[in-house]
Amino acid sequence: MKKRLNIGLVGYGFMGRTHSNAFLQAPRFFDVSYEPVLKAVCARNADRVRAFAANWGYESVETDWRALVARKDIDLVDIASPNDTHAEIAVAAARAGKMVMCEKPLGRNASEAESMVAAVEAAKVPNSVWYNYRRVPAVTMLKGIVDKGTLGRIFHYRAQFLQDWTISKDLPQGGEGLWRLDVAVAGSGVTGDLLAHCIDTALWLNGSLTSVSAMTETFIKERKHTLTGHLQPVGIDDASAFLGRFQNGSLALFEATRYARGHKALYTLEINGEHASARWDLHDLHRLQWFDHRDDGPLRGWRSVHVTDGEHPYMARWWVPGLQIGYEHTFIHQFADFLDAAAKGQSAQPTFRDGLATDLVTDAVLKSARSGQWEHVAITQQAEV
Ligand code: SOE
Repeated sequence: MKKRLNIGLVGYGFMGRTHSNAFLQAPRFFDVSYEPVLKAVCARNADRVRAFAANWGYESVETDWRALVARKDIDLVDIASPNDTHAEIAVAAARAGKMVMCEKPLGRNASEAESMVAAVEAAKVPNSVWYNYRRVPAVTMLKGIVDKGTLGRIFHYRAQFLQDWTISKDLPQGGEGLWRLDVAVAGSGVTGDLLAHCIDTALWLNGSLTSVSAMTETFIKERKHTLTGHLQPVGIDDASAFLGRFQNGSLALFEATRYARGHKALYTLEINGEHASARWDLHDLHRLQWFDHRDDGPLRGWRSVHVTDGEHPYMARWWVPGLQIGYEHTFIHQFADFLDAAAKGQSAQPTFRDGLATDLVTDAVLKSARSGQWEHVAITQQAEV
């Protein structure tokens, strides 16, 4: 019989649902090393947390995260609450000896993230940050190809994450569902929310970024605050873009915005090497576009690889070749990997230290946007997993 792993989830929003689904599905499709148990869910609204618990099958509820962290019957604390709560909960959970998983971004800034890394590393508890797009099979496959050196010397890496949901000036800021627009809660706007995904994947695929030159814009300067009812200045960045340099000599071009009318969640990335290029698009997530200059003859051109075969990462666990999976599976894959790593006393990538590396880049991006200068990115040590 497998050892039980009792999970305590904090937060029941969009991410509370993606994580809960992963907890339930991972052991059904992957031969994981633990039996996950949905032990408790915690949120401030007692009625709604009870309804969430009933829907997903949590055994109990808490309305104060401190009570959850103090419970002896919780092994893993999973943080899916707004960004301003991440550091305090993670540090307390690690000190209580719990394994910790945390939604992205790790901290509202690198200094919060540093305190979280220090806590999990001092307590030696398995940890991971939910940068889920690493575990889209096409992206995971690209990592293997890049690591083999198939592309040759890398010249360019570019990424975009485009949305359009905050264009209306009548949208308020703050409160449930809209805390991403409140700088005190979110830490930043699209830089920490969307650009952070692009940066995490890039650091994983193409190594460290060393310097950035950025610009940000806040198109709507004042919005009513849901909690106070008053018109208040908007402190987040609505759009963020940067040029950068990677340690391997390649050039970076990144953009994120919530003002690209028509785009709902268009995350695209492209990497250009001496021999080959690859391109991936979240709206067509099961495909990897590939061009190899070494292909011979007049049929040389872009290939569109349908990443759904048994030999592709994670896919042997799903349906039959040719049938697709989607967004929610990336969380299932991450949780399955986490359970296997945790059973060996290890962390699953991206670890908290990897999450800190992304926060160091987003801090440099915001600093550069303020200063109008190129800024160096502080380097964190490689994660120990
Ligand atoms: C914002 O709209 C958001 O939900 C992000 O917070 C997620 O991280 C991203 O994956 C989708 O968009």
